[in-house]
Amino acid sequence: MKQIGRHSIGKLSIFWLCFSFTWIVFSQTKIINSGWRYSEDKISWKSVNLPHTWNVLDAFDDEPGYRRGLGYYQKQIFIPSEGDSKIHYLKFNAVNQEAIVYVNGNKVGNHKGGYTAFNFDITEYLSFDAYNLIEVEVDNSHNVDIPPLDADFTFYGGIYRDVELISLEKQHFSLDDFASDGFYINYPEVSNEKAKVEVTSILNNISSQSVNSVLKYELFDPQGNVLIQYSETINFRPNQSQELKIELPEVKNPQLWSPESPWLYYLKLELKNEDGKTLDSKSTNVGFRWVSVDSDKGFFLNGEPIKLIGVNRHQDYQGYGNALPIHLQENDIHLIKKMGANVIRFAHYPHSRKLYDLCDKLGILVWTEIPVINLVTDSRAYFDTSIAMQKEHIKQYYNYPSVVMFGYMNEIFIRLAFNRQLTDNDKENLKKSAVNLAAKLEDVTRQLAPNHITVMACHLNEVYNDTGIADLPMLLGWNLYFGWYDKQIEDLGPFLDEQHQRFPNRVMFLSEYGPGADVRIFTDTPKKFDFSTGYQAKLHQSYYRQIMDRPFIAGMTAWNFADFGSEFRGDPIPHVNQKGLVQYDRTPKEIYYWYKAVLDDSEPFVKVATNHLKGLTLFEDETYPIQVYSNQKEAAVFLNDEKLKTVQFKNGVAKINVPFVNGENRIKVSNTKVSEEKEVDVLRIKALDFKEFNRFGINIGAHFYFNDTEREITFVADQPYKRGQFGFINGKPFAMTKDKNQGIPHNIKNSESEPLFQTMLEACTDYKVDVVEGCYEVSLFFVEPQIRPSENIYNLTDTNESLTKRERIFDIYMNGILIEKQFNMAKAYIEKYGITLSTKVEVLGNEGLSVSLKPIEGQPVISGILIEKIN
Ligand code: GCB
Repeated sequence: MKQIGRHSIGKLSIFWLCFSFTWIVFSQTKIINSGWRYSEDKISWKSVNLPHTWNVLDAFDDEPGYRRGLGYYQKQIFIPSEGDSKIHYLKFNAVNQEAIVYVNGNKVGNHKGGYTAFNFDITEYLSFDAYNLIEVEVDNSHNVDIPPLDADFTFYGGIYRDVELISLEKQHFSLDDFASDGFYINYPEVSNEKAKVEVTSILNNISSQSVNSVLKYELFDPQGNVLIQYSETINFRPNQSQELKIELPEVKNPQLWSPESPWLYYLKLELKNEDGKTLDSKSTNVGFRWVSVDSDKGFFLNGEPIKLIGVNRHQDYQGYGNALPIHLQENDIHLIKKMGANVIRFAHYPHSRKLYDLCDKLGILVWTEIPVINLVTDSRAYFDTSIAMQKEHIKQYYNYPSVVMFGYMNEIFIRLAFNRQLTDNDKENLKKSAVNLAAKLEDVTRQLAPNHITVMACHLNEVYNDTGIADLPMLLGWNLYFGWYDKQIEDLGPFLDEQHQRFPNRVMFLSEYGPGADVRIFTDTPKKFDFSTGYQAKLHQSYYRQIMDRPFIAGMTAWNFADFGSEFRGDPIPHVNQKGLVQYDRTPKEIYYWYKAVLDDSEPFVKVATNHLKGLTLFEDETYPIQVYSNQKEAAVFLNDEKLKTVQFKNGVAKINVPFVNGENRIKVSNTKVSEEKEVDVLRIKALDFKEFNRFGINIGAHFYFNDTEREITFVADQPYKRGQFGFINGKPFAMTKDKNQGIPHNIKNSESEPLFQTMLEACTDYKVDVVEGCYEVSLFFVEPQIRPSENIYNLTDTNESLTKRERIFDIYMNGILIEKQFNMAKAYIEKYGITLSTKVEVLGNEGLSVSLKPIEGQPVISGILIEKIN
């Protein structure tokens, strides 16, 4: 920030504080998050603080599903006797997803929709100088009238944002306009030379008297100096609500708001009575900026083209679900800014308003949307809820200068495309109702937010073009997963070119893209859908180039900033969507640093991307490729103080094959401006002699290493048998689909080592590991990959078909000794159970260890092997 002017109070933080102080004196807002009671049956109660959700554990356990139903909250609040001259509101900043609120046993209202704020005037139900009972009945059951009906994220139930008790004087800014702040800022004119601010206020007089008041406007410049002061007299009639629109005197040579210099002005509004006493007060950030879009040149901010590059974000965090403290959420926004992003898509619903305020301050453009996603219900009630939700959304988030895009739909035809049970007629009807609702939401959005860009996101399907829905928004977002769910990474660009040619007037944006990645999985041969960090790097790096090469694409937002809860998913961490650039606990994955290298040029930066190489095991003279990320042109790479080479960075990355030595390795990358050093522990093996190690594990059927934190060992990638090493004699990797390399996309019960179990060899009858003579404890890992309905193996009287069904039966031998006869996972274990069979084996001479799986019925499968030297 520039120097603070003569009239300013001091540092900006002090400046804000003083405002909140005056504000508290007159209309009072109390955050009432502590001391609630919560119950699921109204019999047993426990005390909780807000934010709270009841799904923080069950959305991540081995049982399918999570509790979607009712939760009850209670709290006592004391209202002093002075309160009887005031108007009291209860404001809920978000409750998922339906709430009914009672005060002292009286129903005061209900609200549908889990992501926007709502409030109720509770004055008439209160007792003064007494405790008052607030009760909230919350329901997160599936409800056909409330979006989202279906989506790839967990719908945690509960009161998960702040609850406020707001006590107002009888004359105040309205809280009744869809729970907005009761005033809206517009910019009738903004340029480098001048800017105008127009303020529309909705003011209430809740008294039976005519009253004269004054509304005072004060605009402060970014340095905290008062720039404009203006007052308007208001003659309230009894019980009147009135709208007052004022254009403030123009600001000369405004400092424009942008990601590089997010200059924020500040507007304070004070409603005063005739004696000058403040009755109510509001404030907002003011940012002078204007935006436009162009189908050939993309996005423009303040008349200049800007390529928007950033992330999507979900409000979800390991160990908290959606009920996460605000400081963790704000930390996300700081991390996103530090990465160099200039845009956030708050997906798929409005997030906490405090984050939008932070985007104003940090200079991050915002796409915000409501959760009309995957599917619509063709009913009046669903349409009404969606439209009301969009009104709340726009009115509550309107004043943030960072908000430039308002959206209302995501992949609305995805269920339609994948539901084979629907008749053609059903499909046509569903298409019509989605288009119909989209047209209504587009209208509402343009009407309420005429200076914003309207947006929608669609998935890879012609239906969006065919139905014309893609032509409704001002900017069309494509969620494209080439190289993950669809086709190959390089297919992105040609697809966009073809769309651009066919629809030359359409403005396009890549609203989602990205592969899943688990930091425990690494490989030097990354493949589609293997969840390796290497594949994540490959896809993001290529997508970035393909988008940068196409000026007609307005921008791109990676899916997703962080891993997030999605209960039904079977990613390597089940119940979590692992497409994050950072992990669920916000530890950055290496790709985060690559983005920083290409996006942030604020200071010299270099990162050696070797965090994931835990337990790297190499045979003989193998080298291993690593990546280094930097915003520099070139740097020298050293291994254990010896220079390997000088590398040039292209697209932010340099790739080096490193001849790691056995044990500790130091890699240093440096130039005159910046330097980084990393340690990598490597096990270099000549023979399986267990001299420098005593455990050896193989991730059978997988081309990747898996660092297993449960067993504290890294399982090496599988290979065809190599003499003196290990490998399969026959068999092939089991895959649910041809080009996906995860094996089975399912939660493995009884284990946290999904990447060990999910991948496996099928039809492998012989496997060899050339260990030297000795005694070993050998564990074999298995799971039945075929997906069938759950069955209760203890229900012996039930002879239904599923119980007798078996996918495969085989005998297991180790060095010729029978270990397990008639191994039948379908019969003996529950569905998708991670099975470990351990046994002691004595290996003689140079016979090595051999595992034989002799099929009796079907084809045998095996997921892994762990060999531990005894003594
Ligand atoms: C999408 C959805 C998003 C999902 C994502 C995924 O296209 O919009 O909600 O989470 O794909 O990971 O599959």
